[in-house]
Amino acid sequence: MTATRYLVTSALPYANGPLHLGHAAGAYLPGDIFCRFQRLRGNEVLYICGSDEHGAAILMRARQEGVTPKDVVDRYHERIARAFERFGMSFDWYGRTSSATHHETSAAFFEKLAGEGRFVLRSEEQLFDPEAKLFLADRFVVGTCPKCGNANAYGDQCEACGSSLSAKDLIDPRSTLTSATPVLRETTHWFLPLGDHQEVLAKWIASRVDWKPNVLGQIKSWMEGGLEDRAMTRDLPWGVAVPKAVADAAGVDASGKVLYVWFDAPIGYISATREWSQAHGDPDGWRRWWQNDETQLVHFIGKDNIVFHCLVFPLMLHLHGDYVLPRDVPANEFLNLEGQKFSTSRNWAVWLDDALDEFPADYLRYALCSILPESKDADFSWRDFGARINNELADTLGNLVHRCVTFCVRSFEGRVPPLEGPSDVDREALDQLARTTRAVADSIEHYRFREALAELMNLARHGNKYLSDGEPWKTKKSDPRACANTIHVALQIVASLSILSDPFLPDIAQRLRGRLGLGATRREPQDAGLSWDAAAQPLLEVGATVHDGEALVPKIEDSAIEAQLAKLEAASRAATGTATEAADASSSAAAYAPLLPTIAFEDFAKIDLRIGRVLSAEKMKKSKKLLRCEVDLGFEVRQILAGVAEHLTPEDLIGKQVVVVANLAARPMLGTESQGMLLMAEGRDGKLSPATAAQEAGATVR
Ligand code: B3M
Ligand code: ZN
Repeated sequence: MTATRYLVTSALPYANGPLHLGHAAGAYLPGDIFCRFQRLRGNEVLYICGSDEHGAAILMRARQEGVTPKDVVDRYHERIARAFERFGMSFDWYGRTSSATHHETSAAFFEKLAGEGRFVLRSEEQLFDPEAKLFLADRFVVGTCPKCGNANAYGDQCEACGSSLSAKDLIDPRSTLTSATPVLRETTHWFLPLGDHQEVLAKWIASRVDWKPNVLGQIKSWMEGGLEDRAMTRDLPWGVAVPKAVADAAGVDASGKVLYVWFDAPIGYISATREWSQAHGDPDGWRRWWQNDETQLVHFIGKDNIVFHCLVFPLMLHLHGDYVLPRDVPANEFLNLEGQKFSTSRNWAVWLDDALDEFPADYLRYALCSILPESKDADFSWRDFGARINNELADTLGNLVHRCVTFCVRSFEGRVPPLEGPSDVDREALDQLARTTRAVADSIEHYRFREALAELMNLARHGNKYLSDGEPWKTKKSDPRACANTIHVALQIVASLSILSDPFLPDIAQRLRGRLGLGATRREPQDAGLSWDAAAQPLLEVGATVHDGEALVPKIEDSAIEAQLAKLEAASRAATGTATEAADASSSAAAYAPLLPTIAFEDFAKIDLRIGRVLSAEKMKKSKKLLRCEVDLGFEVRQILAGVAEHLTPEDLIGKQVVVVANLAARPMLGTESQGMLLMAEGRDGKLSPATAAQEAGATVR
């Protein structure tokens, strides 16, 4: 296999605020998993990111705080870069668009396009703040939305009805800087005539058949609306200055004019690559990545950046002519927080660095990866986070490692026992390694990171089952060879997991490799001569030493989760001056089921609800939906067929308390009988859990 060359970028975060978990789940964690995986595969990877330090929002923030824009970006650049590092982001270079290299690169890019007549110069009337003596970017203006009447719509968008607006359309506009009523003034700008290139773009997009449907869908709707000219310059005292030569040639006074932030920011990927190559003593090295058709350029972004990465920037690259175009733009949808949108103004957010103060990066990476908003918006909740870490990561992966390593230490002096005359079950378990390695790779290649993580956790789950079924604590006496085989195979599963989990959980994976003697001190497995494909076969030599240690995945206390919830509520109350209802329906992620018509008390009183304990549960043959459960009601044991098999495994129910409709007439089903009904809570995401364990306020019990 010849190595593929991947040039990977994650969106440059605006340096005007800290990162929150929604950012992490959008453009960063997926990009990092992808890069770590491709490096392990032996591909060439260059992973680029940096701070986006221009734009009206930064200037606005600086004015509000009474500091300079530079103060703002210096502060947040540091904070963001540090949070990324702690989160385990494996960027090869993290730049910033205020750098000299960036100013030079983006100005030269602009100059080339201007020189070749790619822009249209146009004068227009724009809103001007007579007190601040500034032209107002749409974001700087608030007023009443002409579409829905919201009195606090932004000039570019109304957050109440979602309409895109132009500041000039607002009723009673006011400047956010001074509250002055803006006046119209004429100004001249350079426009990129996207509409002139619609055909070229449409043809190019049509060739991107394997892009994610959510991305193609959004592009198509932009295209259907007809692409309009977009101004690529702004009147702002902060940004990359419009090159004087360009302004002079056009006979325009360029003072106070800068490149539009969305013109210069994506060029930031190029300038950061230049800085990377300068730092490596190879000033022209960046060309090998950007000016080479072999390069697979992949942009990881959130869905609000799709138009710029899929239409505007590709067109800029195409018109410039020297650069490779993106191979893929696997944009994610949005992450919500406890059922509501992340909001900086309402302080409804979990800041990445705060979360990293409380929990290991890998816990956040695990929980976020399992809910990535890959095809639709998703929701992060602290209780779900705790449950995922404790019930999945600790109980499945942590437990498997603990069980077989301790057994090996106690019974085989910590040396990997031999495999002699393996049974079919042993062989089947080892075959699973190649299958899982392939499946995880395939999912990552297709940007299905949730699925990839689920695949590798399934291997851990199988490992636990294999170990339980093998009963080595019994065979140790009765059949020592079988016992050795079981531990040998279980350890091989763990060894493969120490590679497969690396892109997702780099720290846990490294510590795990340490216990298995697989190049512990190296940061990345490939540094220790390990590759992705190594996970497909047994990795550990017979007789190699393994070590016990503290729990690989210590559990999270419930109190730590409750503390996070309280902190979130308190911060949000302080910001808004009101209590935040987690059930604030107007901004919640998905709709709650509508209430059924009111019933009389007498009707309710007819239902006899009892608490039961699930003694056993098993899948029913011939049914995808039903689990057959035996439920202890205290005074008797019932057989209940519950239609939950698509959501819950038997293990999810066994030993749990459930609410039972105890006086429901028995119903014949699949040749047997269901003697009651288990009440389940259905969340807005459609997931079921026993009503007694429901975590979402407003879940429907049925
Ligand atoms: N700074 C927007 C954002 O952070 C913007 C991305 C630039 S990528 C070139 O969502
Ligand atoms: Zn509106």
